[in-house]
Amino acid sequence: QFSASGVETCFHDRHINPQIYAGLNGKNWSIKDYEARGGYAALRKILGQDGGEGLNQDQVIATVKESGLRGRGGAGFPTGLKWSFMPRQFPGVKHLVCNSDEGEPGTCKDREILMHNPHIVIEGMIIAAYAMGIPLGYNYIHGEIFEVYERFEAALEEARAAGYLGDNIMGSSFSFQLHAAHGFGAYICGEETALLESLEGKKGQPRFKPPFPASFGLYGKPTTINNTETFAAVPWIIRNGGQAYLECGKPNNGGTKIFSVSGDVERPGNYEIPLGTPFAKLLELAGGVRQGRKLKAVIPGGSSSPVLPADIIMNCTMDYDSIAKAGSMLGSGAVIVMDDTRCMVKSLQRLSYFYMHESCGQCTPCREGTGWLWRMVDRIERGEGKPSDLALLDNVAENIMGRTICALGDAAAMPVRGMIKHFRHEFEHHIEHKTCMVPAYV
Ligand code: L3W
Ligand code: SF4
Repeated sequence: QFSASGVETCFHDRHINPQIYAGLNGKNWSIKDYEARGGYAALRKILGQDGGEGLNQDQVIATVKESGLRGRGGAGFPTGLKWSFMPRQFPGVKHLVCNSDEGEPGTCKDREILMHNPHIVIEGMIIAAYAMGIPLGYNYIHGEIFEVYERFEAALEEARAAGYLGDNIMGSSFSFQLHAAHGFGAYICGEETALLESLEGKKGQPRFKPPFPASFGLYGKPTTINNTETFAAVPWIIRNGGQAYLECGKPNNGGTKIFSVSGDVERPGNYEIPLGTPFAKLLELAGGVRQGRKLKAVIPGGSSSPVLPADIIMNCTMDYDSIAKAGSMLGSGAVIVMDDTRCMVKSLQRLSYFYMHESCGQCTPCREGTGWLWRMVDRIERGEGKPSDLALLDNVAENIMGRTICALGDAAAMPVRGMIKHFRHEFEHHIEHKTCMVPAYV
């Protein structure tokens, strides 16, 4: 079975290929085990230490472009293109940053990669640094997951001792220093420019873009930031070629993606599947809807992506284009499954509270608007809504979108519009009858 990120080694019975985990004795994260399954071979390949000619910077970037790899953190931006933005000659230190500040509700993939396969991220970062001529990198790890930080630190020590990190890597002229940074636990620190501020020791608040980090990043220097899962895909791409990775998915949606399936399924967990796999197949892998109940709706890409009703999602394939065509986003791949006992008003009340709580407060539409959204949904849920509230909710959401510094504003507004678009009748029922129409919640 194909797995670019190597996560099949850690996902126990929940992965599509459980057998690979079985022989690994639970110690599969160490450098010895990683090397035994082909780890660091991609690094040897680019440095010409596998008997081949090696790959130069342009060839590595061209291979990543050919693979069709798109950012796995939420935006799906083409990775090879992002790498090509990095200025080659720069009179100062350029930086490479891994965004492991996983905080999107429903998303739990990056911590699993780091916990069970940290060297694949390290190798991916070393290759990226080589391709862009970057001497210094950081992995910013979410502040609330201490054991993941400690595991990554241990893996870094192993990689340094083995000569894969540091000065003159494997006897070559290429040097790269990589450090782990422990985040501060705020959701907004996962936004790339807030992350940079936080890494600099400041309050984690997003910066205006442009300038993008590629020109003004960490300490004002050119910086490339990719998600953990994105880096984890790179070694496989270098070993097997860009075309091979592309063909694992579908055009414009190359390779595999890890989906964190949660909610009303029999076997919640992380599943790595080729992009373009039908949603129905993913649901089947997760054991189907719990207790054989009826599927009601799915949030397909983390809480920031609009909800899709069952009849729409069942006709989708799990890739950027199909989910976008259906009116939502693949996002970070957090698939939240809701069965017919779920009240959409209650669900939105919880989501809206989250965004209000996590707004950094810099811009008025987000700081004030997220509070307005939550208060309105909350009063509808409590049976105190007014008939005019639905139009007002839509109006507030519309006035947040596109008027804020970072994507959190949109992320708070989009789920509101999605819920009302597809489940308006439930909101109207709450307002008119002052109670829920879903029996389990009455
Ligand atoms: C140079 C240009 N660089 C774009 C770079 C940019 C960034 C990447 C994508 O939001 C989404 C958001 C959440 N020159 C460039 C350029 N770039 N144009 O490309 O940029 P952008 O602005 O499209 O996205 P973003 O601000 O990174 C990310 C959504 O993801 N999301 C949240 C995920 C949360 C996690 C987590 O917890 N781990 O990933 C989920 O759906 O709403 O829409 O690097 O610099 N001209
Ligand atoms: Fe902060 Fe919200 Fe503005 Fe983002 S949109 S900068 S989270 S106030």
